Amino acid sequence: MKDSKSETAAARVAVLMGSQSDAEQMQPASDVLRELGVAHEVVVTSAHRSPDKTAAYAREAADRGIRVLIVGAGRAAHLAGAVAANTDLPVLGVPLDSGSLRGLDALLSTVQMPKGVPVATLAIGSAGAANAGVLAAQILALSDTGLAAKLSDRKKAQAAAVAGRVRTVDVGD
Ligand code: RP5
Repeated sequence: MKDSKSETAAARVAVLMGSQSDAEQMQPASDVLRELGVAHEVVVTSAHRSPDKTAAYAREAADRGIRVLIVGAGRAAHLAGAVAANTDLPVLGVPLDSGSLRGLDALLSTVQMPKGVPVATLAIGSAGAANAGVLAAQILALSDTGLAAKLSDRKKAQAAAVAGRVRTVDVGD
């Protein structure tokens, strides 16, 4: 993932992260959105290293057509909260495993937003990033029947994959 990489169509989802070093863990969010055909953009911006860029991006996102923000950060992980402070769009926070506390620090920082400025918090790391992609698509699908059908098909495919792994065990007499 590169800084400020955009899909061709107007982005409906933004995937933000605090550092280029977060790119690998956040990649599944883009993978899911691409699989579902959701135009999105990827931006590296930091709450503490580039606070003005972060605030401006969050303030302008809705007017640019963004509908959901996925925000990943590690360690003190205040990026999601800083973004949520500057937008009325839903913010999905992904705590990242990038320090000696293996993401527990980021999880607590992301999930413990004070009352009034919510950040919906996903699982730590790449699983959380993937689920954030699905959740963002589910939010868009509330007013997009084509996307809702794709999500439904995806869930059926997952169920079929699990069913395919069922095996019968003969316990004998
Ligand atoms: C956080 O600090 C970033 O989200 C990243 O997870 C972590 C380390 O960043 P770098 O020092 O690798 O740029 O702000």
